[in-house]
Amino acid sequence: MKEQELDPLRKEILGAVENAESREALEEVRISALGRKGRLTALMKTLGTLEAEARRAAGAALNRLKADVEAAIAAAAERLHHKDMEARLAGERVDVTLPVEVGGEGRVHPISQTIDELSAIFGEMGFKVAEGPHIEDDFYNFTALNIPAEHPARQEQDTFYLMGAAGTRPEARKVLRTHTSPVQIRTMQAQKPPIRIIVPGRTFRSDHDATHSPMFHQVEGLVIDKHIHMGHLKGCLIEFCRAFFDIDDLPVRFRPSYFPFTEPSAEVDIGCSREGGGLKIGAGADWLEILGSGMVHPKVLANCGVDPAEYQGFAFGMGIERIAMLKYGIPDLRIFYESDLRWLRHYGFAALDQPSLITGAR
Ligand code: 2NL
Repeated sequence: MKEQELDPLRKEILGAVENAESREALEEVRISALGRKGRLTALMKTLGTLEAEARRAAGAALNRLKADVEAAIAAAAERLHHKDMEARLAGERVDVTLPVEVGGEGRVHPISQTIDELSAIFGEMGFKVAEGPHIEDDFYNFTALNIPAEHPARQEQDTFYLMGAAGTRPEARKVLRTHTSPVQIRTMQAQKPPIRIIVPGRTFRSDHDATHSPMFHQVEGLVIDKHIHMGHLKGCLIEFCRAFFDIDDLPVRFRPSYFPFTEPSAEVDIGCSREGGGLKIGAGADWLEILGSGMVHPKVLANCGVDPAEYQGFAFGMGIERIAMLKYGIPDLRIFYESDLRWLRHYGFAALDQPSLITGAR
């Protein structure tokens, strides 16, 4: 069997591969050529009847053809996959500019709802909402915040680092921000005090289990002005906790703590009761930690070009999933990002139901 004798078969099979208009049709072509009863397979089986020399030449020719057919099928599969994808994308196109259908099926995700609610509460206190990039420099995410080089948060296990070009210095690699603080750093650099902002948004840590997601949401707040002191911090956060949970006499407790970026630092607990197994927020014998806070460290102010002799301020941070779960009785963190419609219909909020200052939509 000479190479040329295979030419008509080669033409025929490659032509059929080229003409296959669906993945099913391509699979049929593959089976008819390379399947157990395929035409190439049948020719392969005849090799045994040939003389050694002829067998070697024919075997090599058949193997070349087989490899070419396989490569053509792989390329065609890729082409058809793209075609399917294009068709799907065209079919599933949604017009995000269409007006919301009042009373329709759509729901506001609890994370969006919670961000709307806390923005309304802090907005009433004079805070503006600030946003910034998810991909950050080491300086904005760590160095400016007085987080030392040996801090565990800087380690590979805890933080997502982006690949740099070969030979990129570790401190020159970009990171997915591990908190929203970089936005406060950028704000302090860009504008003169007084500053009163909250920064809700996505944050990222290399952590995944029942209670941790590699992507989660935080809100941080920052107030910088002349003569800001711990009393402002306490008043602001007590007010927030009571407004957010809609309990006027909610007990709020401040516990000494430590963060590299604040001094002094305090963790904030709210009263709760765990009687009878369930958790009930409000007066009770127990405490539940819900946020961290402190007076902005003078080094952090100086790192941002703010003179600590002239200005002071406080900052705080909390997890949005956590306070949403507490307020709305959502038991499991893992379902938050699964886009499960049954979950959304249960825990989601009606569109256009504006969050009020006190409780948000109900
Ligand atoms: C927590 C604690 C906190 C901050 C965040 C902050 C930001 C700047 C300067 C100083 Cl730019 N501090 N943020 C301060 C104290 C606590 O978060 O437990 N978050 C979930």
